Amino acid sequence: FADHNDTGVVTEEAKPELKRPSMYRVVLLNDDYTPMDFVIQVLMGFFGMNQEKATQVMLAVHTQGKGVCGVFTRDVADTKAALVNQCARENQHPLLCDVEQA
Ligand code: NFA
Repeated sequence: FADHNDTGVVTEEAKPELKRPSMYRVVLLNDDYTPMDFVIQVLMGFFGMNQEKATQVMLAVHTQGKGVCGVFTRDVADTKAALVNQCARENQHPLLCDVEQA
């Protein structure tokens, strides 16, 4: 940017970074085997939900096939989905977590 303050001196400034980051939905997919209580614990533990909210989201996934756990920047969404999938695998549940652009 050149000479905004009329000093006659043209100074170089860093361009301000104004773009908002793209946002991504972390979604949980229904399956026939993962216990409802495990899903509730996942939603409370990885997404900061209280028991009532976690139960609502779990039931939405159960009845509608999938549901949104939260909306995050790319790195946070990818990390949360990977942590949920790892936790499900470690506990031998088929629960799947996915990321989609919001
Ligand atoms: N459908 C699973 C059951 O009946 C519960 C579940 C809910 C699984 C949400 C995955 C996600 N035990």
